[in-house]
Amino acid sequence: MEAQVKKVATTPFKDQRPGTSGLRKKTRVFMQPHYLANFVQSAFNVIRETSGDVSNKTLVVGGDGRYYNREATQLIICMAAANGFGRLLVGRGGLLSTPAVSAVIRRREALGGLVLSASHNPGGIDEDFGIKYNVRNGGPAPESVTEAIYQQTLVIKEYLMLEGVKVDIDREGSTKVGETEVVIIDSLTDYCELMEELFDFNLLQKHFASGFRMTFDAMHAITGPYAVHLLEERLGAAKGTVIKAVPLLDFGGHHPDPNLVHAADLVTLLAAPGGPDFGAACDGDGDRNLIIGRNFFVSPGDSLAMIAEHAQAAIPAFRNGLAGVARSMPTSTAADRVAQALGIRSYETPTGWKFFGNLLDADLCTLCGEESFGTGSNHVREKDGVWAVLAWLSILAHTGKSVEEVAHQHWQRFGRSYYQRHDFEALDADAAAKMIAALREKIPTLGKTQFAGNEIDSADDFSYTDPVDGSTSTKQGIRLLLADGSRVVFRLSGTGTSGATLRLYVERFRNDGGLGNVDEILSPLLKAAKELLRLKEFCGVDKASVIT
Ligand code: VG1
Ligand code: CO
Repeated sequence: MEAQVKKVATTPFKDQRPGTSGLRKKTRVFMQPHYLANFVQSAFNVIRETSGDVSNKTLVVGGDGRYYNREATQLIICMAAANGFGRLLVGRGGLLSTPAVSAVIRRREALGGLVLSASHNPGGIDEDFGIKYNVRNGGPAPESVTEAIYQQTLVIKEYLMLEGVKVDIDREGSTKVGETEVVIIDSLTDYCELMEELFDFNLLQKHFASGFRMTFDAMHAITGPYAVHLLEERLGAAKGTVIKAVPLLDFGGHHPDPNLVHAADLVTLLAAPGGPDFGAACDGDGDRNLIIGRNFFVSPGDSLAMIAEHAQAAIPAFRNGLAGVARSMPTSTAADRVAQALGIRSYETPTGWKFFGNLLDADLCTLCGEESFGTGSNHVREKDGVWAVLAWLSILAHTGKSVEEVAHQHWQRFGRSYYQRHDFEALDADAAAKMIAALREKIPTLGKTQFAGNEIDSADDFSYTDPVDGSTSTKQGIRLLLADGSRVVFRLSGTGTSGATLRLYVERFRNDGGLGNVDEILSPLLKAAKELLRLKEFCGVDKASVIT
């Protein structure tokens, strides 16, 4: 295709600092003239500064199929070609799940990739859109890079475009756009091949053949095609195992958020008489997972611990054992106890998958997890929903036990971290910031004081120094560590698109076989936490919008 490189004059937008996971805004914000282009050019400027000549480099592009995904893909193609990238790998239809982007970057030795998604946030012209830059290891760019991109967005004056170009992104194959080779790739191949390398597909096939039944809820988001291919076509699960399998621009009007609230249909199915043995769901971009049994929910912190417990025996990729386990700070400490029993290292990082990248690259840990329904391993550098489902299938097939039996056995052996996250959404941003600032001021006075019939051992604002590159991230959440091992954590969300969201995490460990009532066990902590925070006073609310 013959086209002209054009320099388009622009002015900075002041609100393009990436949050926990890239830049997320209302879709209409992204649709303003120059908004997306400014951010993409800023990322390209940073890439060109750090990597030099990009004419022999490959960039991957794909998204979760939400509204504006296709338009954004076309724009990125025109801009990448104008910026002189050697090769672009684009998922067919502009579609690639987040873990698939990570897999493609790694397998095809790309320089990095752009992921178009606002994850579990709703999609549509009046909902959310997002973009994230992933680096050479396949993982989200570290803070040093996202910060450099942000600095570029503040001073940008122009961006480069190849005008008059439109690539047929629905047909696989290669075309030249300017000097750039644009290759439309099958969205499934790299990822599904990787899954076959990691898991024992024969074992899983036999398990389905023996009558085991599951339901996978793709929530009308990106994992539908991946799950249909892997579960139904490759592993022989019955047709219809995957529900809501077709990705839609607005996810059918729902939140593609795999938790007990938003995946309520699935929960009902699993509770019905004669329901399936196993239920799972993934989020908008395919990196989160929900794991449930019959009338039984596995909390994400427990899921990480249980996968760690069974990994070596049940999953061929971990045949030689695990190097270590990492979890984000607010995630329950369940995985730490498994690590201790296995004699392996455990790490505690700030919220966000980008903090696991260095640990995985340096082979310090093998499994990672977050309380926000994120679980993954060293096979890619993102959390991976479908991988987590295959990991659980492997555990169920290997042990021959039900989800509930696996959990009960785990709690018998290790005790249980009773755990909840309470989200207070759509708070006034200023009020929420003041509330957190007031709590932060109190931190030095909290040690050795009484709290919920317990004593605060220590209180701090979590700060993390990466053991590999020595970089430090501060103010990552205020935590209270109590004398009996209980914990309370307070932090503000970094992924929201309007107002502020407070996340309040409460955890209490009991070596009681795990059959206690979660609400009852946690309610004193919760009450004391809200009082200390003066939640009602600052923000006028007391009840959480979502509890997970
Ligand atoms: C939330 C979760 C965090 C997760 C992030 C991205 O961030 O708490 O654990 O890594 O979303 O997940 P925050 O800052 O809102 O608490 V995803 O699936 O939205 O990319
Ligand atoms: Co996600």
